[in-house]
Amino acid sequence: MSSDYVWFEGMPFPCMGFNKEIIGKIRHSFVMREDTVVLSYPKSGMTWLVEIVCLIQKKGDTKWIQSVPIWDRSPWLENESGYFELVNKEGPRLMTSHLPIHLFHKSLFSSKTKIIYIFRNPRDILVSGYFFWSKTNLMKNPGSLETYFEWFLKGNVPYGSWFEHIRGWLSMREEKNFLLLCYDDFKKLLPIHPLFVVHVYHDDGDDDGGGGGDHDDDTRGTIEKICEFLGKKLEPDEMNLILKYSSFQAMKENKMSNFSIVRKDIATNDLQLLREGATGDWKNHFTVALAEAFDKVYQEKMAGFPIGLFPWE
Ligand code: PPS
Repeated sequence: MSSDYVWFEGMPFPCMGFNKEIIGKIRHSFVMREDTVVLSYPKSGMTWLVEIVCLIQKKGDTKWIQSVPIWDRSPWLENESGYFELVNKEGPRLMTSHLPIHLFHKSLFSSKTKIIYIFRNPRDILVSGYFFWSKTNLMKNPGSLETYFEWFLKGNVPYGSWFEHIRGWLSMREEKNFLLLCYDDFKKLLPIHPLFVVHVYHDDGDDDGGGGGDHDDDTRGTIEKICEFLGKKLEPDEMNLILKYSSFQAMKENKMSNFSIVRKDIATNDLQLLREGATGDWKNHFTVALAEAFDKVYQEKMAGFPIGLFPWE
């Protein structure tokens, strides 16, 4: 295993901006309150979800999302600066985390914290992660997709095994303070309705209507679910603003959300958080051999989940 990580109890974390004392404090003393936590394994669409939650809080007003970096609006709990911001904050907090369930303080399970967990086809997560991490100094550069693929299946990537992450968090899926969302459902096409057409046309060339977000994907239905969960109500014009400003294209252009202002020692200039924004992009990158190798591990590790839970199966 690479030593180019920060390790905490056998779990690899990015090697900049993290330290094991803080992760230990989160686990042992960071008391959860009436907070909202947006959670995912990395590259599952968490930034999209945070943008939507911020827009819901402001009823579609874009001032906040266009003037404050996303990591200040919803601090990243296990990151050094995020932790200090959150630990000193009073009242209900909005926060972001990629932590596995067992690294949260036990108060999470007795508090009124609302948890929104987003998951995504792990093959797309793998491809997204390869392109993302390779353009950062947050982990050792894998050099090729094949090498990253091997690391991913072994859990030797930031936050460890996707399979363990999802199994851990999905154990909460029947809890009333837990909302489970799927990136791939967000991206399902609805019939185009003139009200939902978002500004610029951008043809991403794939067949899911994703990426460019000129069509309204099934984001509306998902936003309604999030509002219900958070106890918020939107007027139709507020909903349309949220659809517009959380679209792939709008977020790609919003420097407060697209990671273009991350510290230059962390990322290269061509890092693109909003890269494809599609489902099924893995088919453009996996060879037949990689796809078969992935399926084999997937079948073994995902045994026991109910049929129909994962839309890509
Ligand atoms: S991170 O760095 O772990 O927090 O990344 P995360 O935000 O979880 O995931 C990044 C992927 O989400 C896609 N994304 C979107 N897709 C569609 N619409 C919108 N608005 C959107 N915002 C982010 C982003 O493009 C990354 O996926 P890939 O496949 O790399 O494009």
